[in-house]
Amino acid sequence: TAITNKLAERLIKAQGEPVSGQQLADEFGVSRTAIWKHIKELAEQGYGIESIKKKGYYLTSAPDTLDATAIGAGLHTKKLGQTIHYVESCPSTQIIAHQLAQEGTPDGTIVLTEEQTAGRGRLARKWDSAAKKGIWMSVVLRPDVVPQKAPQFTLVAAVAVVRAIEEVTGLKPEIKWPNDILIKGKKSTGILTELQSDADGIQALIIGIGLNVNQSLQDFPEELQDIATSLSIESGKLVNRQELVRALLSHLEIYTDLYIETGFGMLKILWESYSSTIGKTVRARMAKETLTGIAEGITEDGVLQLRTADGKLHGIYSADIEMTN
Ligand code: BTX
Repeated sequence: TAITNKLAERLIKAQGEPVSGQQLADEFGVSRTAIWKHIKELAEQGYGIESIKKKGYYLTSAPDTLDATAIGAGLHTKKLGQTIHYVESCPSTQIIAHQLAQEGTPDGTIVLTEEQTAGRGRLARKWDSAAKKGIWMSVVLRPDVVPQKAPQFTLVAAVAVVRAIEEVTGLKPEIKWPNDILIKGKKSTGILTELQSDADGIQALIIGIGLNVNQSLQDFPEELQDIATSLSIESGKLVNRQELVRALLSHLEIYTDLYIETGFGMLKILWESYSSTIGKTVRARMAKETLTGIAEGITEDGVLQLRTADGKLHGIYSADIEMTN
């Protein structure tokens, strides 16, 4: 019920400090017996709740879910995640986000789920999204920018993801142009940016982020086991998904605002500093041709600059990149 959720939020915000039954009863305008019943309900939902005589109830653990109550408590963003749409399972959070965007959901709305049954990548590829093991999230942004500035949001999001992973786990991820976050050469995250636009410009940007968090190798389908990894595999411990979502939202807000307000300059420097591609010889597979050359950098528009052996500089807008050894 609504009160049970509010009570959970109240106890999470108390950060382990006991709050007395009387105080909670006063705050929520119900009896102490009612509070006790809600406490019992939270315990059934998986919250660890203890009580000390005369001091009150305190939280020892919260269930590992990404629902709005769990994420909202302790979230310090202005916009991002102020509206959270959570479902336990869905085909794809992108589909839900597109619908919400069409219905006029506010800037900064996020869609979170525990499991996707038809998670999607670029070019109709599949994104494996095991139940409760990752962050499968779509963010709806309504920036006042021209459509040509949309592709850079993928690069901006990549910087935010890397910063959040660093902050929460201490791992050192790298970005492979344009949208893969690799750890020790294996893919930990994919980012997919989609656009809703009309004659008036961008109506909404839907940024999908799929972040592998607590999978073990066997949780991935066999064909991914050589190329995919999770934060838990790389760090050797389970990672708190709630904390990671909050860190992700904070960084996304900071970097998307920076991009919208000041342009790509600062972000280009940050992006290049995390990139595993720049300065290396790479093979770029495109729809019509494959080019091999040195990746010299990205332009202000996020276009990859590839210099081939004949000395020519090519602007790559969309390709799959392989490192050559
Ligand atoms: P992508 O096209 O760059 O990557 C897809 C490819 O990555 C697949 O063909 C496969 O080889 C590999 N792959 C699939 N699943 C995983 C995985 N879990 N870990 C590592 N590698 C994998 C990247 O597309 C963009 C992915 C965005 C996913 C998010 S999740 C929330 C939102 N909803 C949704 O349906 N998509 C986005």
